[in-house]
Amino acid sequence: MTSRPTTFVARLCASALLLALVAGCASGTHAHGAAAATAPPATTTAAAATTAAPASPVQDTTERITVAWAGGQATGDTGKVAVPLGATVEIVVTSDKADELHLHGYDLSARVPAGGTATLRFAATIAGVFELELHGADRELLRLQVG
Ligand SMILES: [Cu+2]
Repeated sequence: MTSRPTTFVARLCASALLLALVAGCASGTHAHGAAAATAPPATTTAAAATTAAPASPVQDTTERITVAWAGGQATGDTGKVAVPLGATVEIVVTSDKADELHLHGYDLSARVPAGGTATLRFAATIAGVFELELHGADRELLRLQVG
């Protein structure tokens, strides 16, 4: 009888640590948007200051999300807005005050001028739920659900 030594091949499986660090903003209090009342379609004819980030479209579907911020209230596509994974998303925000948009997770931001419009255009390649905020007003406009 020969005792055969067993060799352990220690395999270092790099555990896929998904860095889903949806880091919150500096502000700890994220006030939720006003009661999501079905708002009338915002007719905005502001000069479009488009700050679109060029994103490679994965599909040719474009999900257009429109939010208007006026008088401290968000109207339009507020609350939780679902888009399919891989879609091209275009978030158009108008505001009566100059502010800064921030989409968490994707970490996209854009300045919206007073009485103007900002557009975030990107490929929704990260699944999850992400807050879109107005940093100046410290308000959540919507939560984007991808996938
Ligand atoms: Cu933010």
